[in-house]
Amino acid sequence: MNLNTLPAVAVLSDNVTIVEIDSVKVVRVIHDKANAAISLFGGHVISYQPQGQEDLIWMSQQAKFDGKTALRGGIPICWPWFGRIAAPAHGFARNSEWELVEHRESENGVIVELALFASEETHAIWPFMFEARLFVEIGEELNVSLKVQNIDDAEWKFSGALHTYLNLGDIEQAKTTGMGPEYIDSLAEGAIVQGGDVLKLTDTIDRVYTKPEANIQVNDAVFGRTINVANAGHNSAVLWNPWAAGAQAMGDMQDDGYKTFLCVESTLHAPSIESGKTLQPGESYELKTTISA
Ligand code: TA6
Repeated sequence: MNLNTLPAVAVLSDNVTIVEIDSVKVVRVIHDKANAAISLFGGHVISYQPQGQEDLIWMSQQAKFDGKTALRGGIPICWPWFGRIAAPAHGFARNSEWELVEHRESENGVIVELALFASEETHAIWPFMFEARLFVEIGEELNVSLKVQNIDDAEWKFSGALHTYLNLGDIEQAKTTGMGPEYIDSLAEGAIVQGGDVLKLTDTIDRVYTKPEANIQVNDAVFGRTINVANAGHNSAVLWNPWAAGAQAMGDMQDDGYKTFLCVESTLHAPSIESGKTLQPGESYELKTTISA
């Protein structure tokens, strides 16, 4: 999908317009440094393309922009939990309609701020008051920061992830470094496994790396670039690719879709809701990822 040719339904500034993809409103940024797009449904970055480069973010050609289904690809916001420890999987933030708070020029490019507030719908799933804000800075790097605040009278616990789908030329020709020495293998009933320095992918993978380095690098031989991922506020980095059988089983991913992405996630992992991070009333927490090539 070429986002640049979609007609604007609202013009917010020289750089920022609102466009529509089916029933979803998208904030489109066109800037000298990079173009980007952020869906209000899910608070979901769906494109970040530095000028002269391939997109750094992968989106499924079969993603459903129906305003109900979580978008396949991009940077899903998994919150207030990560994984299938409660329903819906990966929390409700990626299935919720976020508000556009502001957009402004920064030294580095453009900042777009979205927010999600507690509502009747969120209360029915998770009975707490909260404010979640997503700051997306589009420049020579992509900075994504999810800031959550407890505005309830009671403490609450959470986990989460910025579940980035990196866009690759060919996953089998990619090399990943910086994941650290140890991971929990979600495909082997949570076995703790020692990993190597360089990871080459040849099959389905679903791992929680518990001691990642400050910089994770994915070298892409086909696009001739190295993607850098620097996370903050995380306790682990998840690597995921469903491979051929997994892609075929998904209704919103083309069968060969798995060949051109790798999820490298900034994750605050917890095996259960009860073991999540505690936020006291008034406290806030930030989970970040910075992506560049
Ligand atoms: O982050 C990895 C993971 O939790 C996998 O277990 C895998 O199922 C993936 O996320 C995608 O989840 P989704 O709910 O978007 O299909």
